[in-house]
Amino acid sequence: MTEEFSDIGLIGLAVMGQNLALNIADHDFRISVYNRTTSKMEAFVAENPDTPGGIVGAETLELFVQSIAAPRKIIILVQAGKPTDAVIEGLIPLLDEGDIVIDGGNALWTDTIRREKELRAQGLRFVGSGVSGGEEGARFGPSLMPGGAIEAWKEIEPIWHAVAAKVDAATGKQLEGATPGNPVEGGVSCAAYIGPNGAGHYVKMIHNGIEYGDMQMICEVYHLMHGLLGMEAGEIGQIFAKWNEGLLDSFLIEITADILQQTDSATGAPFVDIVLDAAGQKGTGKWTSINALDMGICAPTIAEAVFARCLSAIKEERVAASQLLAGPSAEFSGNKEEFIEVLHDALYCSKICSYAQGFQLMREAQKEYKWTLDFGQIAQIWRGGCIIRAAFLQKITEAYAHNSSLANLLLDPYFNEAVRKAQANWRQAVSAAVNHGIPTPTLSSSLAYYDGYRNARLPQNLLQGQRDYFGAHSYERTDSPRGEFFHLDWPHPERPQTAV
Ligand code: NBP
Repeated sequence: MTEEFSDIGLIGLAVMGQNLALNIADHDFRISVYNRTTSKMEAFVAENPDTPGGIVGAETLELFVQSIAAPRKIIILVQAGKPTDAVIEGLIPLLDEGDIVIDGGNALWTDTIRREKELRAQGLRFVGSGVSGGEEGARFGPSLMPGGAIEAWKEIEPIWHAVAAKVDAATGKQLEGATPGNPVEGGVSCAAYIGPNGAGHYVKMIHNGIEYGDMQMICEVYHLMHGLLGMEAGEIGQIFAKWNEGLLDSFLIEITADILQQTDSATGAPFVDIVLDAAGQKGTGKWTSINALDMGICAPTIAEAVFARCLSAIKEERVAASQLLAGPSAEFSGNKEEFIEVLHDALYCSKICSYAQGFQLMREAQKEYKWTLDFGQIAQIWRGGCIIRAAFLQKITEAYAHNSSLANLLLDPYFNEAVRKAQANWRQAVSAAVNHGIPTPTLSSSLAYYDGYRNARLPQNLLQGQRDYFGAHSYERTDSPRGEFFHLDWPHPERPQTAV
């Protein structure tokens, strides 16, 4: 009797797994759950006896697999890397041809490509689905980025659309208000098929890289407001709350406003003032930056955001260096209100550059892996559920709707005009930071990216000369076709002569 079988199964009942399982059950799907440590599964099932779809706990993998309707759909939400491989290995002998294994963890996309190939060879289907939005997203609507065989996507599509975040079709704003047992109805789902094999996890990684950039540039603006303008956390929080009503309207600006206005219950001090300035990271920003270097694509904003976390982490070394290394004083003499506007524009322009870099990475990756990515659609499914959700993404969707082969977001008329208008302020913010010794690696590197991209001639003519001089690496000439290389017979460096 088919009604005794579950519609889907889920392995891994930590934060993400529990919340996604509840979300799926809220949408009337019956779900089987399994966890390596059985007691966690038992507690979870006992705590959630009355979901609309029903949650069925299984003590063994065998019972778990047997409880799911064919073709089986099994989500894995365990720690990425070896644990995911271990779970897949345990599952394979228990599955039947055509069953679908879905990795919802933060897998490295090359692992997903490997796993998809291995499972396909055994008659199984594998989907690597990015899941963004953390605990809250998983519970009430994440942004979902599935990659794999299109036929596998067709099987899971109804569940993915049901559980994903929903946005208003006209405004692109996320529909809020879901509560346990009462998901939001209507709206456009933030789930879409991304492409074959590792495409979904690749796009999720870029999402995280962009998230790193967004977070760091917000922190730099906070640093300038606090360190240069002398503003206290609460007052800065109010500015962010105001900014959240305009162009910068986004989840990260919204939570920044909340965090800055939070007080520490133990001391009564602003919460951020008692938090140690040493950042952690889990690796997706690093993966994005390594991939940018591997593909030779310029993504300095994301890389600088990773480096900023690295520098923050060596707290004790910085404290010692602060006693020894000199710099300018951070004394501000201008108009505070005007400078806050300057910072707003610097943040907006840097954000545009950071997203431009993320989309350039995806453009290059699709060539490398023979994917056909729909950039407008990717921006669309990031409008709700995920950490980088923002009103701004609607403009990116529109930019790709106008021109699907746009080379760089900066070339879209809307973004071109936005940066044209705001760049004087952007430059002023970066100058002030430099002059007063406040580090702004993402604001500054975004500006350098913009200036580099808009310069028809860069000084790499000299660099090519240097490479040819010491390594005979050859150079192209401005008066010859691209791809034609020349070498000058330089004098031996140890026997200086006049160059010919
Ligand atoms: P964790 O990444 O902390 O993983 C814990 C889960 O993995 C537990 O269920 C644990 O079982 C299981 N597990 C481990 Br560890 N090794 C295992 C093994 N060898 N065999 C079977 N199970 C094993 O959980 P999470 O924070 O919920 O994240 C799940 C996935 O979602 C990760 O890939 C993560 O990167 C991704 N993700 C997380 C977030 C977030 O905000 N946390 C957001 C987006 C994506 P046990 O109970 O028996 O130890």
